[in-house]
Amino acid sequence: MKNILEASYDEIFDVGYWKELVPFLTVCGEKRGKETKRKKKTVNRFLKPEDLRAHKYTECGAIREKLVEDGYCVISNKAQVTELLFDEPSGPSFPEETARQPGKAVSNITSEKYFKLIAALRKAVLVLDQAGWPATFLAVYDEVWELAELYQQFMLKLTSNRNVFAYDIVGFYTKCGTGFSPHRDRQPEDWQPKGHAPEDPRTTFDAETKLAKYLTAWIGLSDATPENSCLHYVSAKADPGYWDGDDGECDADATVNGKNDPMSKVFFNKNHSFQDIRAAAVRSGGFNLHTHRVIHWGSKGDAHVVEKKPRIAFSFAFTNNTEGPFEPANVLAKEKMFRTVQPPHGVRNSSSGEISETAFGIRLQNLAERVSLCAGQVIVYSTLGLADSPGWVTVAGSMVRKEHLPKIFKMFKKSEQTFHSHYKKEINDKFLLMMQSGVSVSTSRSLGSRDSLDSRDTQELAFVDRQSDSEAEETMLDAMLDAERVHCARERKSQPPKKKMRRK
Ligand SMILES: O=C(O)CCC(=O)C(=O)O
Repeated sequence: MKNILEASYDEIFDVGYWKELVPFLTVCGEKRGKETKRKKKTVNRFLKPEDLRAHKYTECGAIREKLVEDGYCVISNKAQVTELLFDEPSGPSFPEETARQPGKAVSNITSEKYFKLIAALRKAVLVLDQAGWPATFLAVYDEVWELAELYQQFMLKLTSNRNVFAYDIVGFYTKCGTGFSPHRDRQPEDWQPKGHAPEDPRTTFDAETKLAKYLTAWIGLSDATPENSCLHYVSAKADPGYWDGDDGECDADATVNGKNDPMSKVFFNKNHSFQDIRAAAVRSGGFNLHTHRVIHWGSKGDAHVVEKKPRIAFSFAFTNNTEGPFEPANVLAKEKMFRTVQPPHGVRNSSSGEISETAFGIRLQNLAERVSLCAGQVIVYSTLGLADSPGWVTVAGSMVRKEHLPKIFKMFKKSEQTFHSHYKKEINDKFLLMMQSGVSVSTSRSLGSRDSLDSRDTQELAFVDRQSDSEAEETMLDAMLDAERVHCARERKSQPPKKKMRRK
């Protein structure tokens, strides 16, 4: 089987290649060897208006409370997962208020199927990695979209139909044993170009539900423990920058190289809030929810454990654009993909009174769109390589290096018409940046202070430049010129001047 470096574009955009690679999963309704006889399954499943219950925000009470207070929530074991995601009794594991909601779950996945799905996806990441494919490419397969739909149902319930799938997906395979370094998922420089002008983080929470406008569901495809690396969170209660932002005045000892350092603000003050760090271990199939403001990271596991039981995870982000754009979904709504319905009586969803279109039929229809999305995501996270090499390896997998980004960029370009302009711009900008790297940068996932926390040589691991052959160089040049053209065209359309960040 050809790996990511050997496969041609024709092969990469051929369903047969992916079916052959992971025969136990399905690609766009097809399993290996069955494509000719079998009628294609309808892969796009719309919710019917009658399926959608009026989700009041008293539902999932304890989880909401935890997310509002701390900025994260850990659903660590099978009983909790079963109780929250499925309408199946599993014994009391949550306080009364979060207990099962009446009514049938909209998704047709049972908890038994869910845990089988998780196991299959874990296995598939290992197969993909052997062929050099980053774990994010799991989203080529239908099973990931089934999972996304299930989590979408849950998010609708949790957020009273406000946070919908944003097509911001990431696969993590912590082969080297270390996840992402400490960061917040979103800073003003991330949300301002996407349509939300205020810098104040408080405005990035829903006025009524108080829930974040960007929520991530991070799902353990394997057990994630302190031994093999798991997420760690700093409670919002101990983190002044969570609500106030990371600029503004602070003590001299909370700065690094003259810049505010959010981690120092948390730990080097009179509270020394080290005990507010929570190790968010989950069993496979368990999940964490977190907001875009919570400081979190993937810890460093024990090398001996990691070798035998590496940590594998997959995340989906859900955004709330009901009070005005905050972060529109990466994928454009298309009539054939989405539809808009009136919300059930009593549910306030948006100023227009309609539920966001992306709440329905969230599966990407065809392989080219799926490959493009996965490739786009790898480019988005490639800037990690400038400040967080182990984090980048977790996303990139075992073969992808900087010199392969042009090939991945070209995969993204194949279906770029599927994507929102803010997403295309982000990818073009990041790709250009990476091609010109050497330049130091703070990425959207950075706290802007990561270098001070992690002084590892950023050239190690994934970013060792290799001698490119002439074909690779040519592809790189083509792709760069292409990106530059898009970039210039966009600049010419003249965007409103970007507000300068205050830094004292
Ligand atoms: O898995 C990891 O190491 C990092 C995950 C993360 O930062 C996220 O999902 O926001």
